[in-house]
Amino acid sequence: MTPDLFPEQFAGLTRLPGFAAGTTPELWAAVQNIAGSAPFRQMVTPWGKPMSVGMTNCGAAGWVTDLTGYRYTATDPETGRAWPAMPEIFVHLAQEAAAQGRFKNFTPDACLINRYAPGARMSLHQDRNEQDFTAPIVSVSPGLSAIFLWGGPARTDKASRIILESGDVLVWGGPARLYFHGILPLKDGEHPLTGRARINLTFRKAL
Ligand code: MD6
Ligand code: FE
Repeated sequence: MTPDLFPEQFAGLTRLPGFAAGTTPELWAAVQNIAGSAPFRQMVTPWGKPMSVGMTNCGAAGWVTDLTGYRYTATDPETGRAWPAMPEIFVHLAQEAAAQGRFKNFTPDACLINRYAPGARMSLHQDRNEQDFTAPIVSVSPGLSAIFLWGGPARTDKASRIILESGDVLVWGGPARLYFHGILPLKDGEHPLTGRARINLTFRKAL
């Protein structure tokens, strides 16, 4: 992949517009394969509210939420089986993107896969259930575009809006690792690859 795809950086966030655009069909096929053994489900928050986003995972660890809290698990609580292995193309993409964001030697062990139907949203949150905050997070979003909210270290910090389109990649770490962020309710639409859905893959080093 070429190093000059207009990277933009601010406060620990690197945007790589279109970085994965050529790979989205393979990513989508892999997501469907994973969802065949670990189906998307609407997990419940610790406050008892079902999330609007459907979630599944691949890799050694998967992020889950239920009434007891947020955590990483080695097995899928729905099936009792290990999460599906992380496909090689996922690992490769995450490593290449991390290097573009100046994070060398990033090896993800967890990939959270989010599926947004029209109207689904992700309220402002921090990603803080991982062991190692020195590792970045790499995020890739095939399918319908969405508006990403990029806040600051406090929940009340004013958030800016970033449009994320299919194949765009974010690399995020360093001083911004614990910044608040979210996704506005997904606008309805039809995407040639994913239909009425946006997929988001976030690669982390959780263990
Ligand atoms: C999403 N993403 O894009 C939600 N978190 O659907 C996240 O919550 C996220 O994209 C940490 C790093 C990158 C992300
Ligand atoms: Fe997040």
